[in-house]
Amino acid sequence: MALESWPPSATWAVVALITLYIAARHLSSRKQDPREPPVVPSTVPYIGHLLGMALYGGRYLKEIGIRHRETTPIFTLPVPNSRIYIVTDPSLAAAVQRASKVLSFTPIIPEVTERILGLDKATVEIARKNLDPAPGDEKGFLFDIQQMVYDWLGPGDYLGVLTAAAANQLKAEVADYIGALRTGKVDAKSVDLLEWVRHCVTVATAQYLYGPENPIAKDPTLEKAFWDFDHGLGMLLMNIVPSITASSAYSGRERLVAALADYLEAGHYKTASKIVQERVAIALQHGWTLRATARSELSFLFAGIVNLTTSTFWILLQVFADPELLQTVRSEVEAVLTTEDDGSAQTLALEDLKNKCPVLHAVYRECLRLNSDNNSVRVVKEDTILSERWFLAKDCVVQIAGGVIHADSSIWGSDVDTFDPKRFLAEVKGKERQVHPAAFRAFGGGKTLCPGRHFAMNEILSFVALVVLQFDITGANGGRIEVPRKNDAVLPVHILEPLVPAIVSMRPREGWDGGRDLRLVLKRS
Ligand code: HEM
Ligand SMILES: *[C@@H]1O[C@H](CO)[C@@H](O)[C@H](O)[C@H]1NC(C)=O
Ligand SMILES: CC(=O)N[C@H]1CO[C@H](CO)[C@@H](O)[C@@H]1O
Repeated sequence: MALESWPPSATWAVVALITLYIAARHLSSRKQDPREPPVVPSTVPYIGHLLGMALYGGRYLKEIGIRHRETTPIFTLPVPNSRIYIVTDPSLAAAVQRASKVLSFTPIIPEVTERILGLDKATVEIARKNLDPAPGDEKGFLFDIQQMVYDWLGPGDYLGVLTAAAANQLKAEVADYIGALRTGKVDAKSVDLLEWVRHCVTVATAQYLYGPENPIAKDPTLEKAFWDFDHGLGMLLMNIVPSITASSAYSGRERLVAALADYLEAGHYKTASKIVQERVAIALQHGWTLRATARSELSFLFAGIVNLTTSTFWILLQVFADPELLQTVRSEVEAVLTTEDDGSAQTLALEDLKNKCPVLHAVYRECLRLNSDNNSVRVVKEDTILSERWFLAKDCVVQIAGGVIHADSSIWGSDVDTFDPKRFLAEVKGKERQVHPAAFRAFGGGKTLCPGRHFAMNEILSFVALVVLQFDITGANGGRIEVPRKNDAVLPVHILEPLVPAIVSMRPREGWDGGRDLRLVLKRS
């Protein structure tokens, strides 16, 4: 009997594959420890979850999370040689944040920055040193710089100084644009609102952080280079021959780095903001070259621009899309506007925007809730039992699923998917059930809480106030504004962008006296 006649080889292959599949699925979904969180197997064994994330972006994890959050506050995704533990419950998220000694973000920083910023090996070696120093240990570069940035951007005098600088820079951008509209230099019947906000924020941020000699002021084509870099971040992170697979992000980054390096070497940082001067001083103390420091400064410029831009965009769009909301927000802002005795100027105190404009504030929070899907990531440094119950294995990864928590109807109510700033107003008045403090995740939490959060809020509220006071914005051709859906099929590295551009028409606001100066101050005197 010829061997190949029976059983037919095709059938054999199928049987072998199915057996292998079942075995692999079984093996890969086995718990390593009985206390390990429930395992969610993938359809394709081993690589299925990675494949899902690569194909469907953040939406993949988010959908799995939403499916399982009612049965378990944490679950395990098996991936090749490792596990990803996904936390979908705010109080367990808070437990992860508290366990910062064993569940730490810092081990990831050097590798992530090496990939995203293209740091050379020698600099990465410096960055790896003394990441989590014990008291009395020598402090590493990352430790020193984080400590300084958290300090300086925390509540205090410097926060006020930087806020005023940023707000006045944005005011100048807005004034330029209104000037161009009035003289007919630009026609604003169909403006891509996100592009417009991007331009204002990019130019203003480069200016208030890096001073008049900043590279973007010297070479405006670097503005596009910046956004090319931003949009290729996911591919740069994968790091597979980035000069080819992420070519425009790569060349955008390298152009910016070269310009920043020239700026630093020319000593222009001495005319920069105090916080940038201090960052450069710390890098030099730790033996960084100025050319390597340019890469670290690109990351700071990035942190100051990207999320601020996209959140401001959503806030403006939502406010102008709803005439009633627009009216409420305008009257809140106008109520804190004071006119000088001689009528020559009006003054807006930035502190009042924060404390006396509850609806504006609620819109800000709601836009961040709806559009931040990013996860907080931690590495398990040793085998750990979390909350006396869940076993987490060494070298695996824990992610707090921000997108899942922000879309949890048991936290936010049954209308969780719709834009409704009132849910935050109710919270202020104490009417609604209290939301767990770790449930609002736009700024991360625990050790990776954004150091720029106070500053970002100040800057966003002042930018929105400037636009609301001085512009009328409608849909293209004067129609209603349609709010596009967010694009959640990408790996979320920042606040999500719209799926399609929001095209609007912008005019100087009718009835607003543009002849008077609008002064921005911190506090009312
Ligand atoms: C709406 C605006 C913003 C949001 C939603 C936001 C959110 C975040 C989050 C979630 C992180 C933690 C990242 C992680 O876990 O890896 C972070 C880090 C950071 N943010 Fe923000 N951010 C915003 C604006 C800003 C601004 C305006 C600045 C200021 C200049 C800033 C400075 C930073 C810095 C320096 C870090 C890195 C901290 C570190 O070294 O660990 N952010 N931001
Ligand atoms: C931007 O915001 C997202 C979502 O909240 C966050 O995960 C990310 O780390 C932030 N990025 C920066 C550079 O601040
Ligand atoms: C899960 C995920 O996409 N996390 C990302 C959140 O954002 C930071 C950068 O801001 C990335 O490094 C993470 O990978």
